[in-house]
Amino acid sequence: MKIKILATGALVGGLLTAPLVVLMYLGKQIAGLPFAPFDLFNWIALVLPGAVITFGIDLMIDTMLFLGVNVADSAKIAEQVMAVALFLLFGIVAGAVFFWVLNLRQSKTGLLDGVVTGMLFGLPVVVISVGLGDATIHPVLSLLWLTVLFLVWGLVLCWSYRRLYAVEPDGLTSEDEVAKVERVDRRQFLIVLGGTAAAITVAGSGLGALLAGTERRRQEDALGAAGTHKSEETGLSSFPNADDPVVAAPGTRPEYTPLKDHYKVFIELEPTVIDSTTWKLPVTGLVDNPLMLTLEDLQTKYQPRHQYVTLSCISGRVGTSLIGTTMWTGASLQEVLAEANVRSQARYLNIISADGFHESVDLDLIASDERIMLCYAWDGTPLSVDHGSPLRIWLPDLFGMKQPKWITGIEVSDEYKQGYWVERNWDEIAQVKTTSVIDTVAVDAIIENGSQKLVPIGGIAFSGDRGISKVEVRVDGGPWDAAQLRAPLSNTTWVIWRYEWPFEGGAHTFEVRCAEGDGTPQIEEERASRPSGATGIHMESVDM
Ligand SMILES: Nc1nc2c(c(=O)[nH]1)N[C@H]1C(S)=C(S)[C@@H](COP(=O)(O)O)O[C@H]1N2
Ligand SMILES: [Mo]
Repeated sequence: MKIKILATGALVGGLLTAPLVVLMYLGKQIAGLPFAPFDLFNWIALVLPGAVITFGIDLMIDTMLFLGVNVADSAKIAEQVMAVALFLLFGIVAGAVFFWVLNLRQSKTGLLDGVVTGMLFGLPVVVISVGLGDATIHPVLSLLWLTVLFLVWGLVLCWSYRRLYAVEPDGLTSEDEVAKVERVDRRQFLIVLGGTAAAITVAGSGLGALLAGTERRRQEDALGAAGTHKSEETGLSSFPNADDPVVAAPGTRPEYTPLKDHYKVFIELEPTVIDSTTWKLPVTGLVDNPLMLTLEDLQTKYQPRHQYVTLSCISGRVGTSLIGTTMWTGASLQEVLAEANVRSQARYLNIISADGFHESVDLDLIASDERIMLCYAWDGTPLSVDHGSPLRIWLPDLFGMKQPKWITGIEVSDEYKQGYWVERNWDEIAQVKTTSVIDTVAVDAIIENGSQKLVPIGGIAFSGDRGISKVEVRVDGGPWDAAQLRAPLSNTTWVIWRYEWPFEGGAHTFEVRCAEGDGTPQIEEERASRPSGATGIHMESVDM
């Protein structure tokens, strides 16, 4: 009997939580109300110890690689699915627990039980969601909305319990008859409850998906529209290496990454939305002249700097798609700090982001490198929400994990504070690890050269701002042979390389390695991405 009540409670909890999730999703799409499953998941990720987080991410990525899923495209979706599943699980467990407690008490359940039940389940969720979430609507409205939803959840749960276990059928004499009528009645009730829950869930998710799709198209259109005039404004249409005779082998990734294809990495389940018209950047702490800069200040008070930049993520494996190249525009941090008048005892900048991300930057590093900038534009257009609107920092030669997006504050300090990922056991410096990658063995694009057939092979090599002096290819473990190098877009981008290989049928293995500007070879030893970035030789096997 006890087990049965627990199981029924779990079932009803699940049946009620599914439409609850969908209603929150609709509230988010329609009015920017909070979506508690994501807020809860973000909060858990923020407070869990670093080791648990990295273990979880590794497990997820390994699973995706095993299943052959594109990690860059699908990792966020997988996390979002986990967040919703976790919330459903909470609802199922809560349903079981409440049924069990109601059954223990034996007394009649009333309205108050529903209210208490709803609040017990909802209160922690509401506190986290309204307190930490980034809903775009006023917190009081968020509070009201979630309170109502969870109250209804609790009331319907208790009402269901009453309906299932506390109704006494009259007019029946034998106990057997009573038991039988109750059984049939329970089954019917659960069917109706399940049907209603399913109907709300299906209709609500359909509508929500429709609204989300419309919003995505609107954003893409905005991006596309902005993207069309950027080339005229910034002269991007002619790349500095346009005349280079070395051209990429067919199938090599684009040298300049289309903005919509640039990889995205962020700690929360969704990118952080900041209203850039009201946003201001406080520069505070150990300065004689604290600043409060608007976006327009940053764009107009300092000479804009443009730089072609390749950005990459430390967590990628050798050959990762978590790397991209575009043009960054911003204000030199040296100039901004000169205006703030940094005091002599200051040592670090502690940079704070809207999503809870943070990093420290050594002031000596900034003093030694005028290229370091606060960026407000990518590809000649204002930073998109995904990529850190309205402001992010650029630190040449470092992995993305050191470079906060969605910056909301800069504090000048004499105290070092570990960055978000450093706290979670990643490298403190996080200098880009020199790497080379085979993108294509273009068997379909064979070049006939007299009697010889040449297969174009190509890809990228990247070493932060240290340059690439040499890329070499070897086939089937033979001798290393130099590839041709295309002039890069800048000395802070990847280099496109090309190699022409005399065709031979059969199965072959191609490997690539490179050396930095000063001749330092890339590390050939295979190492995992944590803690300092993956190393090793990239290879491609092709049967032709
Ligand atoms: N505020 C904030 N900044 C952040 C992150 C983040 O999660 N939050 N992720 C970092 C990491 S790990 C990387 S690789 C880059 C990715 O930048 P992109 O998404 O524009 O490619 O942003 C960095 N800056
Ligand atoms: Mo990253």
